[in-house]
Amino acid sequence: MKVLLVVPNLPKELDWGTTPEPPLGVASVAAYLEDDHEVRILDNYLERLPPSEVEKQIRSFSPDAVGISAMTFTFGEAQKIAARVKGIDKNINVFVGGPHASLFPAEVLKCENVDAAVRGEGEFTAKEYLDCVKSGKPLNGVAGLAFRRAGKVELNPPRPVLTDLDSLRMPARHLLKIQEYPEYKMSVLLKPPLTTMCTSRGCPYNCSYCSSPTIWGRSWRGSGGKRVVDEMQFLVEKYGVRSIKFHEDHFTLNRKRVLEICSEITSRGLDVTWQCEARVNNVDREILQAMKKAGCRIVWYGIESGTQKILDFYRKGTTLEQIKNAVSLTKEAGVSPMGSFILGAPLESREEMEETIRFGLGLGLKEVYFNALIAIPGTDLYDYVVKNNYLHKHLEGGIIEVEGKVPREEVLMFRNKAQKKVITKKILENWPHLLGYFVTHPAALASKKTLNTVRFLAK
Ligand code: B12
Ligand code: SF4
Repeated sequence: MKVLLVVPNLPKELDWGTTPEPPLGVASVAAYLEDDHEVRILDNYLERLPPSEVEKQIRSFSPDAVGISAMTFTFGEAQKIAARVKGIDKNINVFVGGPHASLFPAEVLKCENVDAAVRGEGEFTAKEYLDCVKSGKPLNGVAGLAFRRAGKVELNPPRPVLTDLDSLRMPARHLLKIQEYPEYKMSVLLKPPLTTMCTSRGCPYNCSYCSSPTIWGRSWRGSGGKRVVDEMQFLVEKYGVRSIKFHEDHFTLNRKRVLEICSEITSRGLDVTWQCEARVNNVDREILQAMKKAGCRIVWYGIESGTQKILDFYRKGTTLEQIKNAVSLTKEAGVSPMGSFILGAPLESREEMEETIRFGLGLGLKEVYFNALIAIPGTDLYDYVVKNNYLHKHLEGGIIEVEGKVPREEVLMFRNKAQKKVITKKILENWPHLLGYFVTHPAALASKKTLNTVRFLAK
């Protein structure tokens, strides 16, 4: 069969200006579908094609099945694509996977243009599903699948999570336009060309605002050092990449694995720089120093707040002491710590927001991001916000802009003021480097990112 996998674009109101990155989930599913099918991927978050152009591409490939990746944020767009597909030919099979299908399979199937929803990890569920579609076998044996039978939604039992990530194939990156992603061409913090990897899944923590554990399960599992570094080496040799961004919730959860990865990189003499994300309670001096030696240049921490009361409200499971300690050990190892914060928890006062901003700016982080709180359906925070009516505005997919004690507009003012301080400080600290960069990359002056920054500072 011919199978097209699509990543939808984001509606404008939900686009935070995130830089598109290779959709590894879809590419990982494709790596298995390719055995039996002719597969193509359309990443419309990268391509930003208008709906008529998406339809043109579907018509020209003429697929038998279209798989759409949906986050809660993009489910509206996913439905529009499904409608276009069925408008072309009702017999084209439409199946949806990704975070939203994992969280709300029954809701996804309320859309009459969707034939099936894949819950959780998609590699084997999608493969078995398409085998059934091809051969006409019944769908009730496919673990992890939700489908409609005689107008009723059937939820098959969940598929057990994949535990042996070493045997998982590499994502089918040859189906993506790897070289077209912005950071491949022009990455500022790490050396370009840069691309991404994901080497672990699952999260044992329980932060109230986060939907990740519901999507991925609570048991963490990761690939071993050899498998991780084989993929890094492949990316260096095949695509000439010089930097890698590890995009996963817990790169450092298992310290033995981190040390294994680092010693594998150093013993192979692999010349790459990289960054990862970690929790402040999952790093220590030894692993940070090994990471630095193995090319790690940046660690992102989801810090969230500068007050213990709000950290506890989010059930973050961290303390202010752990935050300060992790940031200081990271700097001591010669790695740049970066951190993100959330402002506007329902019971957060103006003084507490100011404290978070003061704390965040005072930590000496290389980059700091302040976000205003939103609540995503399927999280405990969402239920709490709905129950207590801390609602400012409903966005697409039922996502809620939260408004608590302090009006949302004021939270945004706090956020913008803090972010302007961060940007101004960065420009002042880095102006010789920035000047040099713009001289050698004049096109960057007219890039969307630069223009947006100038507009933001001028406001
Ligand atoms: C890397 C990443 C990105 C990258 C790449 C996105 C992409 N399209 O893959 C970038 C930076 C571009 C990005 C952007 C956004 N992201 Co993001 N992102 C992540 C992150 C950190 C890892 C995702 C990943 O690569 N995982 C590894 C792969 C293997 O897993 P996967 O993508 O989930 O795919 C598996 C299954 O979901 C399923 N699957 C996925 N797609 C499909 C499709 C089909 C047809 C099938 C059958 C199966 C299937 O099978 C895959 C293999 O098992 C997750 C956090 C997390 N831990 O998941 C957040 C996360 C997915 N992102 C999130 C959000 C909110 C966004 C944005 C909406 C933010 C914004 N407003 O800008 C945008 C949306 C952009 C878009 N149109 O895709 C949320 C989604 C929450 C939700 N309930 O919807 C998450 C869960 C973060 C969080 N904790 O809240 N993101
Ligand atoms: S924020 Fe991070 S640690 Fe907390 S539940 Fe989500 S993935 Fe896990």
